[in-house]
Amino acid sequence: MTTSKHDPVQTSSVFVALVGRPNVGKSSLTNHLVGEKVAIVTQKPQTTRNRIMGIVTKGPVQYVFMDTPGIHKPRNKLDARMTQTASASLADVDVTLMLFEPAGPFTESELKMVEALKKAGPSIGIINKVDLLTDFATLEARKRQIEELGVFEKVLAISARDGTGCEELFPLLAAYGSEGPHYFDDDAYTDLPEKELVAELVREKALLFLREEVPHGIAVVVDSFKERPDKNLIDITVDIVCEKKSHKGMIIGKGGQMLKRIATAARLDCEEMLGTKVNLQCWVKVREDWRDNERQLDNLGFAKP
Ligand SMILES: Nc1nc2c(ncn2[C@@H]2O[C@H](COP(=O)(O)OP(=O)(O)OP(=O)(O)O)[C@@H](O)[C@H]2O)c(=O)[nH]1
Ligand SMILES: [Mg+2]
Repeated sequence: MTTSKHDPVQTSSVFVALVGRPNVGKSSLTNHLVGEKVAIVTQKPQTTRNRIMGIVTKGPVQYVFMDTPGIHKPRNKLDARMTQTASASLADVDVTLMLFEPAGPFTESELKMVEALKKAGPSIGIINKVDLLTDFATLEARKRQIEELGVFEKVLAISARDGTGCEELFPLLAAYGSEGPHYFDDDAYTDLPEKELVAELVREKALLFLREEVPHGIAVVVDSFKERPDKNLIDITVDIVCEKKSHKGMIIGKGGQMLKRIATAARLDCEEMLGTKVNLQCWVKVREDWRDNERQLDNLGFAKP
């Protein structure tokens, strides 16, 4: 077949999974690469619960990043679904980035993931948070340790926080793509509907402000989302679901202070994301031990193993 100068540029797509232990920086890296906040980030492990796509199109190449829940030993049915979600992602992508902390021993779950990668497609080892390292020798030793796992085509060092080494990932990843039309609009940045993004932002604030075991037992669902076009305003009602009556009191706080703090911070983020004024109402509901209840997990929209 001959091509003329009028032929469109050949487009391609590359699907990339980001996996790794909780808190290693998968969502931070996804956001950095996409240039938008598609996934919430907190200093607490097990922030991400579902697979979230971050999409970025650079010229002819569309990159689809799949941020996944951190892999850890399941302690309840929700954990089991989260771990499954991460493992299942390996099958759907062209290449996997497995993120590692810059120091410390590998966890049992990390080593299991490495075994799973041996049976999956190509993968690249990523040492994240190199901004925390001060000497080159430590980094080199870490690189060797990860290379010795014997599965990664390359091992690279980055910082999702300050951007070190991140831009360089694009040409590297493009090489794993395949030619064809883009799967998403070129200006799309996530597959997550606005409603879900709102729910995640509320959960992020709950994770940030609440202490101990309470925040991990929280799920957020948007109950209603109505635009008032004439007023440039969106009315949103969300339910903050918790698993114990005693937690409800802590989420509401003295005189409603805590709930107000969560709602105000979430509203500001929602307004920035949606580009309109938002009227956000938050209600707290108890669903006893929902994290261990398959039906509740289905109702709350968690992917089934
Ligand atoms: N110093 C430093 N901190 C980072 C870096 N990347 C992420 N962090 C921090 O690490 C914490 C966890 O980041 P996340 O992006 O939420 O981690 P995650 O892997 O998505 O975590 P889960 O969703 O719980 O599995 C946050 O406090 C981030 O600010 C980095 O490059 N350097
Ligand atoms: Mg995450």
